[in-house]
Amino acid sequence: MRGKIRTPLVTAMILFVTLSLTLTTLFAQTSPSGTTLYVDPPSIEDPTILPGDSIVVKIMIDAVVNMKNCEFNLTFNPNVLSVRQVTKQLVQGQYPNTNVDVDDVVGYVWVNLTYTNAVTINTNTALMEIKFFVKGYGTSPLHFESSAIKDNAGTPIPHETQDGFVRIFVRNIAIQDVSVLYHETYVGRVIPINVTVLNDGDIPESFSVSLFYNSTLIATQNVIDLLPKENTTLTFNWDTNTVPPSLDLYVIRAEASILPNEANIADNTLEDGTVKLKIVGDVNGDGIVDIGDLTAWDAAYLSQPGDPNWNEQADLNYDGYVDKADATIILEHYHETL
Ligand SMILES: [Ca+2]
Ligand SMILES: [Ca+2]
Ligand SMILES: [Ca+2]
Repeated sequence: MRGKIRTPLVTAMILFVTLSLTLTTLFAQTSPSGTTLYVDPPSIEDPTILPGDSIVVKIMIDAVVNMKNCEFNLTFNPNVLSVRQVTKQLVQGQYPNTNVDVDDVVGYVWVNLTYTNAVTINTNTALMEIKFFVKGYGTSPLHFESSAIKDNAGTPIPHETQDGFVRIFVRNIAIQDVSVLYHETYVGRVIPINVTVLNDGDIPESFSVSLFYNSTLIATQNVIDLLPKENTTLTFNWDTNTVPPSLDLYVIRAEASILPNEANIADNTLEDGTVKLKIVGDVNGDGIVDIGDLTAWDAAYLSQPGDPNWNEQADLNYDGYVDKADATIILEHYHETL
């Protein structure tokens, strides 16, 4: 008997609990799980976007109940961006009454939207569109410095914010250094020339480097995927066999190819270093092989690098020693002139 009495009670309790859970679930489903005010797209990092271009972001809301008013202050880096246009968006057939304040010096755009009829939104919806002018290179947050959403009664609606981010990439390579191993030597010698190039930009770069004496191309080399802020040194071996000797100095110049949308092209060229290319045997470099060169050879006779009388121009066979073998070369070219 007692069991039969308790059964309806237990059943009622189970029903109550089940109903409560169902109501709770229903309530949770009909009320937004959270309101978020966010920037769309969340980040703009496109190497093809340059100073002078424009970018557009939308201020979005994902879900909100009974929103009468929405106000936010979005800050940005004024060195990178300025506001070009702020456009209100149609929400459920209504354009809000809109107040906008822009300060491109401090870097903010303040917006206040009031809807005639409070809106309930269940899907990602654009409230505003902001067009920025890209002023310079670098990064800029699109940061919700403050925000407030209110319902019909003026009660604040809790919400989160999600900032945006903009990066304007610098693309720039530079010739840092041109280093010529021999500044004065004889025609026919191979002259090593080191060229150091720097990737002074934000993304890996591939490019070519050409080396010239005066306006004549010596050679071109390729650099592949040089990482940002790294440099590399290319060695060119200038074979001077077919280069005319001259009393005038040859000017060595390196040129890096120009990248698409490169930030600075002035530093892609560097003239640095000269070479005096002499006829063989012209130790003193006056354009004629004669007694003056034998005299210069004699002064350096039996010397080695480091000796007080060492003269590398008297070492015509480049063996690090001035001896009769070098004089033989002078005599082979005796009386030759430029
Ligand atoms: Ca450059
Ligand atoms: Ca001479
Ligand atoms: Ca020698």
